[in-house]
Amino acid sequence: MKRILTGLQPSGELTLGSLIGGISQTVKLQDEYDSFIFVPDMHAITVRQDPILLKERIRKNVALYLACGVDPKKNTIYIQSENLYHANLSWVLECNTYMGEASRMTQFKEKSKKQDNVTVGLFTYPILMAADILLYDADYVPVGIDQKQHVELARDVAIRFNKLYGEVFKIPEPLIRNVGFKIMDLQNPTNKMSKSSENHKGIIFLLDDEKNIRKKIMSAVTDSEGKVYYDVQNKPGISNLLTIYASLKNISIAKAEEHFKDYNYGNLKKEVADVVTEVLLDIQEKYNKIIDSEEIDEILNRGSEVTSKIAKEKLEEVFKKVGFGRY
Ligand code: ATP
Ligand code: LTN
Repeated sequence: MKRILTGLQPSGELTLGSLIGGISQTVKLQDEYDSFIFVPDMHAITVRQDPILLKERIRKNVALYLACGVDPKKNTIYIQSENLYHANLSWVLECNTYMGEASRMTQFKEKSKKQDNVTVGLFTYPILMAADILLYDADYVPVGIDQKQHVELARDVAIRFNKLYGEVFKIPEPLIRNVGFKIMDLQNPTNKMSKSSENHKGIIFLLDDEKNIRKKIMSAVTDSEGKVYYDVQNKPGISNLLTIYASLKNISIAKAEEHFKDYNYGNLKKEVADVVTEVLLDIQEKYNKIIDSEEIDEILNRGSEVTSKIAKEKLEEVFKKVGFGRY
């Protein structure tokens, strides 16, 4: 059985973008693949985090995975920091990644522009991500388009390592949705909807209440033409609303366009808000039932046990190949 693996940083509250671009693909594929989903908490501290909030969000992430439909019987669910092998492999991979290729990462360039004190961790972030993936021989990595470049870096590093030391790593491939690979900010539809953006008006958080969800969608930025059709260049706001609708309904953009062709913007927004509300309220109901349950710890204990075994074996193989200690 082929393996998929993905993670969503607990660097903020998960958003509609995290659901559509990240979690939903795992849910869709969990029957056909050996599926791994984890909380990359070590990635989160590449940007300063409040320790109490971080701890809360790690648990929230896991509860949200489950509430979004990640089935703990079909998935291995775990926390990155509970497995000490990730950072160890990351070091070896850092020594096999060139400054030039790491410097090309657009997420680093963008995030470092927005911060004053840029850490080395923010720069090496994609290499830790490569370790997350390569430790488990993942075949596919379901992500939004913003993470494609990072998965490609993981591939390049794995190919290089295999050439130098012999076949150790499986070469992973990014798995990106045709529709919904990049959900845009509702107030600023040329930017990605991102949980760490400062202005929350354009972001739908998975735990927003109904009033807020509706308000945010009804005040989404559009254009003055008044016609509903998909044109990312000239109508980014309307195209984003069509994308959200099509992604949640699992239909093509063309079908969504056809459905809304005689709508005005107000009616379009109302129907998109109805669908988003329906999906999110259902997730929230499930979330509220799970968040304080012991089930979360049981699932995480199991995840930690399973992944530690796999990761230990892979890391020892790597250490042997590079000539470390007495491995
Ligand atoms: P940050 O702002 O802290 O960088 P983020 O919101 O951009 O976070 P995550 O939530 O960590 O990113 O991303 C988890 C997964 O969800 C990744 O696969 C990412 O590509 C995907 N994802 C996040 N936001 C979007 C979006 N707006 N559209 C599509 N996919 C997204
Ligand atoms: N960088 C990813 C989170 C992440 C990830 C991973 C995703 C860390 N390690 C391994 C897939 C596979 C992000 O979404 N910001």
